[in-house]
Amino acid sequence: MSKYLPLWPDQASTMASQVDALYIYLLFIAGVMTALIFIAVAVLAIKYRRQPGREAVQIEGSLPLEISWSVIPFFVMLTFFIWGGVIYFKERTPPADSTEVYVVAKQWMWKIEHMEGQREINELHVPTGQDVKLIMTSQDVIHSFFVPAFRLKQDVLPGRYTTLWFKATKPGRYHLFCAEYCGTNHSGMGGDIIVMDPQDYAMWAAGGTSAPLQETGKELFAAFGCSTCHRSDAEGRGPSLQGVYNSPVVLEDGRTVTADENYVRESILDPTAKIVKGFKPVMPAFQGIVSEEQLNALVAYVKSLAQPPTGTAGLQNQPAASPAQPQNMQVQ
Ligand code: HEC
Ligand SMILES: [Cu+2]
Repeated sequence: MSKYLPLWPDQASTMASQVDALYIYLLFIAGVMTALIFIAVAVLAIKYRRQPGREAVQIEGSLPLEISWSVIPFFVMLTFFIWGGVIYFKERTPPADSTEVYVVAKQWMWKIEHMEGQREINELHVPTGQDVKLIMTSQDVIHSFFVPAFRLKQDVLPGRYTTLWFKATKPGRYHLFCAEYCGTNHSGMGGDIIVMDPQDYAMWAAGGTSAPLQETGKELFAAFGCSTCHRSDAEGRGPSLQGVYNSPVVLEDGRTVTADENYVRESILDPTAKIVKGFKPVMPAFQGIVSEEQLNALVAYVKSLAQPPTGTAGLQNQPAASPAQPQNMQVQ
């Protein structure tokens, strides 16, 4: 598409062609509607122009006409909503086998942490054909992660995680923008998504020297004294965190919540916000004590406890054939 239309951004994710198809459909319907109105205005103006001997007749209204020009456009417009809804839910639902990447935004840069331990600034390396889930937060103001070639945009908020997922289809270098005005150097807050063939990516990933994120998390878990209360034998003062991620937690006030990333995050920063049933609110708050990066490592570690104890937790997110993935329609 961008080959023929220089202003049309590259299509480099599985979502891109689907978003474009909807966009073209919107433009097409809007064009047809506009043309119909303008043609009707012109034709009627000519047909009923003033002529000698012609008298005006008052029309008192026509029910069939009014119903049809209300109901037909209604159903036409409804197709925007339905099609848009389908794409929205696809874009908001990361596949279960996604590789996870943590993103911390700050004025004015993007800090990226891979599960395998690589860290980058203003660059994100990903392989083609792999579902990638971004778990994003900001350490200051609201930013927004925008990759036009992927047709993706998601606000990045301080104090909580927002997520995004994509599957890159075409090796190359694609612009990353901050799309939420965030201060003096907002316009410079950009970067590159570097999409590589899986083999090239494996070589790049092997070049990392730092420990896997959940290993770092495990060390912090000991260093911050979490392990004194949270023991795997459930004899500690806090609940065992084994398998807690993604499972339902019953709270002291009777509610049941799912222990997702934001729950784990909040449990660490502000433990009294939600007290686990049967436990006392003795856990100290770590707000202002752990940095966003340390928090990500702790969350990654707690999440890794939910996986079978093979010792490779978190590293199992390797490319897997996923027949459940919808095939993309190509609009090129
Ligand atoms: C003084 C003991 C103590 C320390 C230290 C402690 N916790 Fe806790 N933690 C608790 C208790 C008690 C609860 C349950 C009550 C509540 O929800 O606040 C809890 C709850 C949690 C939960 C929610 C668990 C669930 O089953 O829903 C998480 C996650 C957690 N802690 C993580 C951590 C991390 C990470 C650290 C270290 C940075 C830490 N805790 C340090 C005592 C502690
Ligand atoms: Cu920004």
